[in-house]
Amino acid sequence: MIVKPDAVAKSAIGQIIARVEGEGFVVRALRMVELSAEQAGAFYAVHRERPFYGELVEFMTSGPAVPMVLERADAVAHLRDFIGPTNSTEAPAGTIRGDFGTDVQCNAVHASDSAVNAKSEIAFFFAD
Ligand code: FUP
Repeated sequence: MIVKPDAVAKSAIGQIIARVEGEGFVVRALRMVELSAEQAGAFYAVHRERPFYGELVEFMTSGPAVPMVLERADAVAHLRDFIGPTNSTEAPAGTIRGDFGTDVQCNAVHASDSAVNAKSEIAFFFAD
């Protein structure tokens, strides 16, 4: 999971981590990063052709972000469900994006969408 710059700016890092820990996730690694445009672009390379790509990179470089490694049974599916849909305006109250996000771009957190992507995203931010 990554706590994105909008949630870091709201001083919500601790509240978000407390919620995921409350769901049984164990924090295995954690750091604060300030992504360059090159790094943010590479992280979201799958969206390179999408119209929102430039703004997404700009947002992800607008301030510090906090990537972390979370462990739990059924972690990917459970966390995706717990954070809510991509667009925060459609995310129910009680989900991370519903409670801390603003819109489709400023949506508080990123969560890996598959075990394969989780592995490469972990390698993007953390040493073995
Ligand atoms: P998610 O997996 O829920 O993070 O969503 P996506 O992989 O579809 O999108 C990745 C990021 O692109 C979102 F977190 C926010 C951004 N995005 C936009 O800014 N505008 C859009 O219309 C769709 C996504």
